[in-house]
Amino acid sequence: MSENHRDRIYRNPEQPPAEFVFDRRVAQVFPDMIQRSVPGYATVINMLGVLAGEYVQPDSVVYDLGCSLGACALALAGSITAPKCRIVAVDNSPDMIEQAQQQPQLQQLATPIEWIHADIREIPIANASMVILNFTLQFVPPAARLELLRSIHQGLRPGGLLLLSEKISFEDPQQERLQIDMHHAFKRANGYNELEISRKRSALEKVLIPETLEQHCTRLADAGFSRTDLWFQCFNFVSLVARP
Ligand code: GEK
Repeated sequence: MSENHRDRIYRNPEQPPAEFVFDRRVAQVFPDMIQRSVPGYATVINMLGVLAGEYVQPDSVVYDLGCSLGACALALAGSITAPKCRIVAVDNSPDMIEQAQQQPQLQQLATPIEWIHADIREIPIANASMVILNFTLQFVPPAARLELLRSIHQGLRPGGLLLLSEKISFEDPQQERLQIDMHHAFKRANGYNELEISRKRSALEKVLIPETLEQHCTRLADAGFSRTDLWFQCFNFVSLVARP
């Protein structure tokens, strides 16, 4: 990894914005940042192919909502075997969408990716067999989350799947403390220092709003999903699959 792509945003003396934003500086170091900050991220991405093999239907659309540089879209494009599918990858950060489209891996994909710069709340979901919200819903204002999930539910075909990965909180303070401590230890082990960890935490405070697993499951049911299963957890990071 070149030094230009190493996440030093909260180590540099030059001050980043007080509130975390997905700007050019973040887009440039994003793969390094997310790998070193989100426990289990690589596992979730690697397992997408298995889910795609089971759930992506011929002649359907797969949505990667809050795609960043399109790690999910790219993993899916390499593993979808169903014919006549397309992938729609959406992000409201112009820097993310711009850099996503410059990646060399985009040549010769079996399933094409359409990149859209937009708010995921404005995107109509239709004819979907798989929808991915990989660590994105946590950045959507809580009051807007139910409506977004309803629109995903109504756009999913029978037999389709929503994959929802999130950082979660815990009602029990001891459990919450334990999981936060484990997450911070994970970040330290990945080379972040105490100052970087605490500065990033403050910057994310009003931007990334985690909820409990129960809140997520209840809201998914309210949005119309018939069942939700937890398939992955590492500390306070989980991934769920919800069926329409
Ligand atoms: C991955 N899924 O690599 N509309 C569109 N995009 C949004 C919105 C919104 N309302 N809110 C946030 N975003 C990716 C990782 S990162 C997670 C997702 C993280 C976008 C935001 O611009 C950013 O690119 C992404 O959601 C969240 O699997 O950084 O922890």
